Amino acid sequence: MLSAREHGHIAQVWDLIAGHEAPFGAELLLRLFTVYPSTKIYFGHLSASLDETMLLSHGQRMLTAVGVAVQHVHNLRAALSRLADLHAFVLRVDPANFPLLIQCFQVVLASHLQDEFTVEMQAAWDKFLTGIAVVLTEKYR
Ligand code: ZNH
Repeated sequence: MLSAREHGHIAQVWDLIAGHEAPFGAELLLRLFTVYPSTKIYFGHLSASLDETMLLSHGQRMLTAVGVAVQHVHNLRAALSRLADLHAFVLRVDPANFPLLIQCFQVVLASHLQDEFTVEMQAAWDKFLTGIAVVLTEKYR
């Protein structure tokens, strides 16, 4: 699915986030809730007050899962199987929300990396995150 070059872009950018999953994740969620307020309905308790501790802890869990995906780029389906069950059967997040999160993710990366975030890196991240979203939404019925 990802070429060796694309894989390199994913690994390189992930090095920036690794170890800082909580702050990056909190920033991502805050951006998502601000730009797309409709996404807040899934996070009732968490988004009502935008409590920083909750943003950090959920952000950390979310980005830790992305980190697992980085380690298993060629085997996303198996690596994220439990998470796919959770999103499809328990959380029932409308799949239309995933592109919104993916867009916000790229804006977070661009705002930190600035000119270092090349068009090629952005394309690789878009493809990688879309691959995750496909796995997390394919069990819906
Ligand atoms: Zn999600 C949860 C990941 C997307 C919503 N998530 C979750 C978790 C994780 C995740 C890891 C935790 C789990 C446990 O704890 O077990 N997500 C994720 C990822 C992605 C996602 C990786 C992509 C990329 N989500 C999403 C979206 C949404 C969501 C788009 C909407 C909007 N999630 C969610 C919720 C939850 C989760 C609501 C639950 C929270 C709580 O805890 O409460």
